[in-house]
Amino acid sequence: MKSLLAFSSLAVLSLVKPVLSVAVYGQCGGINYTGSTVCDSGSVCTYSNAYYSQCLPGSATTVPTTTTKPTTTPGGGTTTTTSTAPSSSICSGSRTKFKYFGVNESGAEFGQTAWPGTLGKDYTWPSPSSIDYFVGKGFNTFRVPFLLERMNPPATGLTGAFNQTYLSGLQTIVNYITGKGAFVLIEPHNYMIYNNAAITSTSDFQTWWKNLATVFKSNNNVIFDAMNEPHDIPATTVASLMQAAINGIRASGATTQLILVEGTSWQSSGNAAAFTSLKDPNNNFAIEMHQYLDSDGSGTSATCVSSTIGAERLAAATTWLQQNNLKGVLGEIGAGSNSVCISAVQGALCSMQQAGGVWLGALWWAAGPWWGTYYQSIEPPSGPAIAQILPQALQPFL
Ligand SMILES: *[C@@H]1O[C@H](CO)[C@@H](O)[C@H](O)[C@H]1NC(C)=O
Ligand SMILES: *[C@@H]1O[C@H](CO)[C@@H](O)[C@H](O)[C@H]1NC(C)=O
Ligand SMILES: CC(=O)N[C@H]1CO[C@H](CO)[C@@H](O)[C@@H]1O
Repeated sequence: MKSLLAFSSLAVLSLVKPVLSVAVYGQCGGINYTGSTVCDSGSVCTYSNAYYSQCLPGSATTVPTTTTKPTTTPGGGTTTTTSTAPSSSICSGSRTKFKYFGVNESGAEFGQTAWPGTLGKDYTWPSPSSIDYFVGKGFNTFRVPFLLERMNPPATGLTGAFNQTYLSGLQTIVNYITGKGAFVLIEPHNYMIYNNAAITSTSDFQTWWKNLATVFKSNNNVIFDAMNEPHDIPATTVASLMQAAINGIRASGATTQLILVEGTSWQSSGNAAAFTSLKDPNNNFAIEMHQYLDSDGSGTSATCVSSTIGAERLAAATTWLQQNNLKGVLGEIGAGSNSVCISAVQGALCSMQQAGGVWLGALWWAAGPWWGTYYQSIEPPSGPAIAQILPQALQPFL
């Protein structure tokens, strides 16, 4: 959160001169888009989100949310009824299970402008009981956001010493999670902004990651999530900063762990091109993306656009990963607890598992002790997403 607000930069990146028809994979629609909405023959303009539609080969795919199954009637005959798919048949055909599947564990990044803030008042660490709950259900991955200004007080800057109190809070929850055999994504929830200014120095960012990765380099279940949702900086700058993060992490001696990089607006050609040039000496990184299913993709409305919006919004990303031989992780997905949204989440996760293994995992946004009645809260025992989303939309994909 706030997810695809990052797309505001898309408007800058995607100024297209008027053409009669758009080539395959080109943009063909979206807020403030002024170019042609007609795709070259053999491709179809496919809605991805409010900010972006893309010409994709063939015709748009949709994921069935109902299944036809024969039932035996009391009279002995067999009739065919169409019903909502049971868990076992939500997703047909061959699937690749997620290597990483779990939830965001929010809290340490709360109170985003309170530096350093007070533990228990402005921010909190995730609850061990919440970790136990999800591990007990078979989930294996947690994403733990934290705030850079608390880790590195502005007075001494990004390359200065860590605040040992805050760092030790992170270490405690990381050790708890990995002690259960689960994976943990550690994630600066800073949108590539530190102390009210955009992070632009690749050298500082590389040093920062080298310093942090040094702390966790011997824990193989730690996943380094380079930065949450950079926005309003050019794709090439973001890609350079992500490359710096990879270099810093590997230079620390953390050579086995997965690294996740996030783009501003991966769907723009500039960003896609910038990100396909990333290099990891240990060849173990993936592109993290976020997707909400409400009308503006922000995760602030419990109403989903349609029961197929999840698969539709991910289609272009899946194609892009496949074509570029890259892996993806859906670091945030969320929607309301209603039948349209549940189908939409099922469709999204199904399309990911049917994509031949390019999607390594997915994480619900979010668990965490302080969400209260936020409709996407999956904090046990009674977060609003526990009753329906968990059993109907997430557990079938374990
Ligand atoms: C669309 O254009 C208007 C007017 O220039 C601007 O205020 C708005 O922020 C733009 N929206 C996006 C998503 O770029
Ligand atoms: C370090 O973090 C602790 C806990 O949040 C806080 O009480 C303390 O003031 C911080 N120190 C600095 C220098 O920011
Ligand atoms: C809608 C909502 O609750 N958004 C919150 C998501 O989490 C960030 C911090 O992680 C908050 O700043 C947002 O308000």
